[in-house]
Formats: sequence, structure tokens, C-alpha cells
Amino acid sequence: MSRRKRALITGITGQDGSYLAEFLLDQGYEVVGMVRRTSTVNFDRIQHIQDKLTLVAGDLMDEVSLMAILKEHRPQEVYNLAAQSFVKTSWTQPVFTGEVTALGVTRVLDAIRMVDPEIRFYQASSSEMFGKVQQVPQTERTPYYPRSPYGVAKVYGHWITVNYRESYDLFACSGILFNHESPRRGLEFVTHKVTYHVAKIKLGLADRLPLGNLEAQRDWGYAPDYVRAMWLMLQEDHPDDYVVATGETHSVRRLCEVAFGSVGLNWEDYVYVNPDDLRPAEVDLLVGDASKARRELGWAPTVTFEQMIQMMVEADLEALRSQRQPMRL
Ligand code: NAP
Ligand code: G4F
Repeated sequence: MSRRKRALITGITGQDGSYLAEFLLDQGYEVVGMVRRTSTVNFDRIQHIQDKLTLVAGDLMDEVSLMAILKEHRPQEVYNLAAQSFVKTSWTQPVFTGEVTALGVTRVLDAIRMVDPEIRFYQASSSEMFGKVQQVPQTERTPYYPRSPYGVAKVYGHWITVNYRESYDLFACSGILFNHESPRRGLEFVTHKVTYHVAKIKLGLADRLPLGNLEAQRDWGYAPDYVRAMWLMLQEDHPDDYVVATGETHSVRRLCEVAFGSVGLNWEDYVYVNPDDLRPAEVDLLVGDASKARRELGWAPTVTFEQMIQMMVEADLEALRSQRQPMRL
């Protein structure tokens, strides 16, 4: 039997899953990644490490597949990163979002409870749970007021994690992560939508950028910093919940200024408000207080907002120049 620690990641094909897989491999883990059966393979973000991973088919909609994976691969740690994660889509697919993003968490927890209750569990909770914020900045004690079907589903996922910890004594942690971005971010999210358009405009491949609410403010951090926090939580003596955030907030307008400014362009010459990009209900302001994570986990962010946006613009320019798909590597 191998002495290396083994971790299971759901959502390994996503932004965070790919960075967490890299991080755990560097820590000497065997990494098992759960992937959905799709008609077209979408392993772009993990292609470069695919030969070091064990990929297994499963779905958060299907508890049988989760139990089978746990029985066969016997991980000591499970990171549940899989979700329908795009807030806007949660209004057009609210039931599906609830099935995956909310009930999916119960399916994983229940599989753990039945197969091996010693497994340490990480749940990808979200600052979207704070919604119409009741306190500024937001901490682990701030009440939730979700503003989207996605936010509501994440509140369920959060509380079922707390409930299984208290009911069955599982080592179950919830990371309340504020927005985090990278060159691997999906193109539908605002940071990557902006940096990709900046790169296209700079190269003469586009001339306008439609956006929604320019006044929304977010606490944007760098994804590789955030996956480190997930791992740190599962190395503690006791399971707990932690806010992970930079403590700084910026508006979408400021994001545009920084991104266009990084290639010498004035954002106001290109950006226009497209009503289709507005949301039925908005989260106006998110800014997190990660003092508990700093104090107890020794966690701190290493990359500033400006550095990260610059990095994303450069990656998009590079990808477009070499005619690669921009969103992955
Ligand atoms: P992402 O890039 O959208 O990745 C989502 C992952 O979930 C993908 O691998 C996707 O697989 C998988 N997935 C979706 N439905 C599934 C299902 N039914 N069964 C199994 N897998 C499924 O998201 P991310 O940005 O990496 O975020 C990771 C997690 O953190 C998510 O739970 C998200 O809600 C949460 N979160 C993210 C942020 C952030 O700012 N990034 C902040 C707070 C919380 P496919 O590739 O097959 O679609
Ligand atoms: O980039 P976004 O789509 O991210 P959002 O809604 O904050 O959600 C992300 O962060 C959450 C953590 O708080 C995660 F849980 C979730 O999974 C996801 O990763 O939008 C950010 C802000 C919003 O206020 C939105 O209204 O940008 C505003 N925005 C303005 N124009 C836009 C656009 N967002 C998108 N996606 N596209 C636009 O054109």
C-alpha cells in the first residue's frame, strides 16, 4: 500500500481544480480527479499534468458514482469544488443549480459518511452567500443574504457541511472564498471577459466591449493563493470555516481602467453598458476580512489585484498571438 496521501478533487477540470491538483502534486499527494462524462473532452486546464493524475468518471448528480469512487480510491481528503458556478446562469437554470451546487454537497457528504467517515472534507463555499451584505467587511460571523439562486444553493451547501460536522463528527470544513481569478478563469466571468477583450482590441481583433453593472465591487484575489488556503484548512487539528479574501475591493469600472490601462488604452473609448449583461438582483459590494485565516492558517495573499489583471491581459495577448484558446493555459 502506498504511503503517499491521496486526495479526491471534484471539479478538477475547472479553474480551482486545476490549480489545486498542481499544488497537491507538489506536496507529494496522489491526486484523483472526478470528471463528468462529456461528448467532447474538456481537459485543457489539466492537460499538462494529466499523466500524473488518476481521472475517474462521476457526477455530483449521482451518489452511486460518488460512493464507488470513494470505495475504490480511498482518499484521505476530498475537495468538493464541483458546482454550476456561474451566477448569471443560476437564474435561467435555478433547479439544476440547486441540484448540483446545493444537493450535490449532501451527496458527497453522505457518501463520505457511509464509506469512510475519517475522510477530511473541504466545501467550496462562496462570498456570494453574503449577497446584500449585512456588514462591511464580511467575516465568518456575518449573516447571509443571498441574492441569486446560486447564492441560495451555496448557503445550503455551507450549512449542510456544518450540519454533517455537528451531526456525524465529520472533519468537514467550509472555505468562504471571495472572488479569485487567473488566466484559467472561465471567459464568462467579468475579469476574464474584460482582459480577453482588451487583448483582442489591442491586436485589432475587436473594437467594443459590452458589460453589465460597472459599479459592482468585488474583492478579487489570485486563484493559486486560494487553493493553498483550502489545503491549509484540512491540515488543522479541528475542522472549521474560514473567510479567504484580500481585504481590498474594486469596482468593475476600476477593473476596466486597470486592464485597458495596462496596454495604454482608455477604457471609456470601448466599453458600453449592455442591458443583457445586467442581473435580476445584484450583489453590490463584497469585501472580506480574512483575519481568522491569517491568524490560524498563516495564510496571506501574494499577488495584488493590479498584478493579477496585468498577468491575465498578458496571457490573453500571448494566447491570441499564438492562436491558442485563451482561457486555459
Ligand atoms: P469552474 O471553473 O466553473 O469549475 C467548476 C467545475 O465543476 C468544473 O470542473 C465542472 O466540470 C464541475 N462540475 C459542474 N457540474 C458538475 C457535476 N454535476 N458533477 C461533477 N462536476 C461538475 O469553477 P471554479 O472557479 O474553479 O470554482 C470552484 C468552486 O469554488 C465552485 O464550487 C465555485 O462555485 C466555488 N467558488 C468559486 C469562486 C471563484 O471566484 N472562482 C469563489 C467562491 C466559490 P466541467 O468541466 O465538466 O464543466
Ligand atoms: O465575474 P462575475 O460573473 O462573478 P460573481 O457573480 O461575483 O461570481 C463569482 O464569484 C463568486 C464569489 O463571490 C463565486 F462564488 C462564483 O462562483 C463566481 O466565481 O461577476 C462579478 C460582477 C457582478 O457584480 C456582475 O454583475 O461583475 C458584474 N458584471 C458587470 N458586467 C459582469 C459583467 N459580470 C459578468 N460575468 N459579465 C459582465 O458582462
